[in-house]
Amino acid sequence: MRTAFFTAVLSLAAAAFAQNTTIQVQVGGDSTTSGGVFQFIPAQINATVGSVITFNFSGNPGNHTVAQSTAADPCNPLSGGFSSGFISVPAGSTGFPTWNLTVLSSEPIWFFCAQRLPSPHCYNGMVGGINVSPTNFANVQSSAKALLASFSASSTEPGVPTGALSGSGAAASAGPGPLTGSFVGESTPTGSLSIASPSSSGTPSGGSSAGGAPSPTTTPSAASMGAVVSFSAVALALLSSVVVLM
Ligand SMILES: *[C@@H]1O[C@H](CO)[C@@H](O)[C@H](O)[C@H]1NC(C)=O
Ligand SMILES: *[C@@H]1O[C@H](CO)[C@@H](O)[C@H](O)[C@H]1NC(C)=O
Ligand SMILES: *[C@@H]1O[C@H](CO)[C@@H](O)[C@H](O)[C@H]1NC(C)=O
Ligand SMILES: *[C@@H]1O[C@H](CO)[C@@H](O)[C@H](O)[C@H]1NC(C)=O
Ligand SMILES: *[C@@H]1O[C@H](CO)[C@@H](O)[C@H](O)[C@H]1NC(C)=O
Ligand SMILES: [Cu+2]
Repeated sequence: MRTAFFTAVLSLAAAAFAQNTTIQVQVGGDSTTSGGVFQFIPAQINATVGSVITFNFSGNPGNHTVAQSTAADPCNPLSGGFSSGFISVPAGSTGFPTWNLTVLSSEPIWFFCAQRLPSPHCYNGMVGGINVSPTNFANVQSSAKALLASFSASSTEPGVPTGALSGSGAAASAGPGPLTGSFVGESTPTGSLSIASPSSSGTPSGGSSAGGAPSPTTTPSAASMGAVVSFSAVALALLSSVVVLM
């Protein structure tokens, strides 16, 4: 009787917890990471509607994106999909930028890294899937990797994603941050988005508008001006790390 009661309480607690979880995903590895630099860790995530995925740009050094794609075209941005933009993290950084994406649908959601340097990350396997089957993930990742053989520097793919808070089945209320000091963003989404409380039915209740990101008028902040000033130093540091990566 008692045991049954506690079991019931425990499973209720577990169900309540499962409704709103925060899941950490590391964006990019470093030289000591098993599996290398070009990966999301974990790359496969099961997340209930309402869960928040905290993408942590802790790959160090790194310059990666989290951009929505599709299973059929895993290394190109989905039109109307979400994208963090390129987040550059110089070697030796601490306190990494993050990006919080809320899951609004239980449908499979695919994402990739659009960085082409020193070799297209996606073609090296840097793809991720939310609520995807392990078999589909393996197939999609190997189809992405198969593209490496035919890549040339003049290729227009992987395409450059436009920064967007809103995607298909997932959305972020703000862009990645902090983008201060030595952290530099490129093609990052701006402004803010109010995300309607997702229903637990799995129906997207927001973030699926084809238009994507809102387009607020913003003036460069002191922080982003500072980022521009420190850009050459960062570029130099990055250049030396790119040489190491190659
Ligand atoms: C996600 O759920 C599916 C279906 O239950 C399961 O096959 C898969 O292993 C799960 N993936 C992860 C990363 O837990
Ligand atoms: C991101 O990852 C780093 C390194 O693992 C960790 O120190 C940091 O706390 C993480 N950030 C967040 C917001 O969890
Ligand atoms: C990060 O990568 C993007 C795309 O390759 C590039 O445009 C941007 O300049 C890079 N950022 C830095 C700080 O090098
Ligand atoms: C993401 O959420 C974590 C809390 O889980 C918070 O510490 C972090 O500042 C958030 N990141 C951004 C860019 O809002
Ligand atoms: C769970 O997430 C939903 C949707 O984001 C939110 O409305 C609700 O307040 C959250 N509940 C808790 C206990 O955090
Ligand atoms: Cu990458």
